[in-house]
Amino acid sequence: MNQILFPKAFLWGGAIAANQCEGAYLTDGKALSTSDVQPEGLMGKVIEREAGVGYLKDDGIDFYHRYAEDIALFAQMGFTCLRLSIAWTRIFPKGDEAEPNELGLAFYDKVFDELEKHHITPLVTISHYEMPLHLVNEYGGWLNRKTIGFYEKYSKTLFQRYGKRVKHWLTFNEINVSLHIPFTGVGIPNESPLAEIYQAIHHQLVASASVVKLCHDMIPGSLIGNMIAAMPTYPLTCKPEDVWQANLDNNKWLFFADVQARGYYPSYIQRFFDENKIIVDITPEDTLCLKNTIDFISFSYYMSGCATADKSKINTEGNLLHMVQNPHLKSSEWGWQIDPKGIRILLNMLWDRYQKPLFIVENGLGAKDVVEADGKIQDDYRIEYLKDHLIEVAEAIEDGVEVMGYTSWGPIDLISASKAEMSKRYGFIYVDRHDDGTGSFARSKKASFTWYQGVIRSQGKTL
Ligand code: BGP
Repeated sequence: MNQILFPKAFLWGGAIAANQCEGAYLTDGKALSTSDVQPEGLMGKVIEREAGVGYLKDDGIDFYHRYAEDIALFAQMGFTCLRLSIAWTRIFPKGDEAEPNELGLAFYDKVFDELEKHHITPLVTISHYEMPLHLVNEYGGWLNRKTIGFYEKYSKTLFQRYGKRVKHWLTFNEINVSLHIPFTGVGIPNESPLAEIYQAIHHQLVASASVVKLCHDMIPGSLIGNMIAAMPTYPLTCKPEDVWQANLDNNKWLFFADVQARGYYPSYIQRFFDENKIIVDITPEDTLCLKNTIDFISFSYYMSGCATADKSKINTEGNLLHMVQNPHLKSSEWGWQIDPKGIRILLNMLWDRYQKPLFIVENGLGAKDVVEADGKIQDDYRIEYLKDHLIEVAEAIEDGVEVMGYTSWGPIDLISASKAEMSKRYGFIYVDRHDDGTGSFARSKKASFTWYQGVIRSQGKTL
């Protein structure tokens, strides 16, 4: 590639999620969400909250009160897009009320005002790893078909209120993660049988498709996408058995995009269901509804995976899923294997498979930053990670892949999803808050702030 070229309309920015940054977890009518009862992180256990016992996420990074300051900093970096989520429990605190909570709706009005002021396009995730806890306790979460209706009503309320100025939407964050952490995804116990997990996932896929239609009907010029945690998986060796295992592992996450982008269940999943004695209740109306396909595919990309057919080699260390270490890659402090080339492979893979525009809505490096005596934070490792990935994105664009934009994860430090800690930081903006709950919440710029500003200003020419 001679010169790095990103399209003119390419959207540049960052991505945040309500439950990891807003705090104010019971303010202005908000009730408990599933994320509020997982203070130890996604993999952690669900807890009964005790009166007077607080958790890091309860205050987050206080975005609820500091959004204007934070958005001004994003604008200073030159963001043209901010991916954010709406907390379902601010709009319908219990999930099944007849009327929405006006105070919750008004909060996001103010956030969108601020974005508008700075000419930043919002990309809104309707549900990012949370749902009203009441829907779980009363109805059994997504295992219950009724939840589809509650989600439709919630989405309709958002489209009515914000449709004039929010044109870009995502239905569910990392919808495929429900397979691995069901409570976070579909609000059912993590130990649930596979048949129940797939039934709950089916309801969520139907809800997603139904809301795609709703969005198109209600908001002229809208674009609505899915969101998957993408993990291109390579075979550990060229042994055909390993190659096939990698194919099977890829199908685990591609299944979701297959349904959402093509509008029907792929044939390979039926064999998987048969072999695992899984019967999913799919009505003729569901089949019809699924035909409402998304406009674009969005995904998070942090690492690639590596698969082997040799079960004795599999360990869970170093990867989120049951795969093996790739001997050619280094890992982050949290064992996430760093693979810039993987994003080019992934972009080409998704483009070939779906021929739909792609949006990179999460990518980044979680690291422990050090504040030096003079207050500086020299996060060169983060710059290197992002730069290496963006070079490969540019290569993919040169390969002919249509990429709509790039929103790096956590442009401002926020609470980690998997660990519920503060010390795993992703930001260009440092937040003075620590794992033990101390800190002033003050914001300061890291070295990567100026670097990213330069990237956006030059439209990716200066990396
Ligand atoms: C994705 C989630 C985000 C985010 C990110 C980083 O899976 O969509 O919510 O947190 O991962 O993960 P972590 O915070 O665990 O480092």
